[in-house]
Amino acid sequence: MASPRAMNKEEQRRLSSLFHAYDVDNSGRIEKNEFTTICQELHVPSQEADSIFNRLDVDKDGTVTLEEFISGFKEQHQEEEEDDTETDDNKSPGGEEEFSNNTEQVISR
Ligand SMILES: [Ca+2]
Repeated sequence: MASPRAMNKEEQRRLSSLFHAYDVDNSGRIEKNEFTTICQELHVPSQEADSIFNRLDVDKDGTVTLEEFISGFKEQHQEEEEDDTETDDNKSPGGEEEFSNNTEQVISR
């Protein structure tokens, strides 16, 4: 299991509150239907929502725990940093960064 490496406390707090916003029933896990519902509110295509959820749900039990959520976003950030040093050719259009920005906007309303 990937143990969380040194991570900005601020960042961790932000992801944690994001997680709890997803976790509507406070079960400590994000169920697939909770995730899908929020993605619909954010106008994220269900296909994209599916792929994001599957990526976060590392052990494929159909729910995303806080640990999975945080490590998922951490990996995403690392990939982005690596991408910056490469050509722009293999950049995926829009997608997850925009998605998480949207999510925060909705939540902070
Ligand atoms: Ca899981």
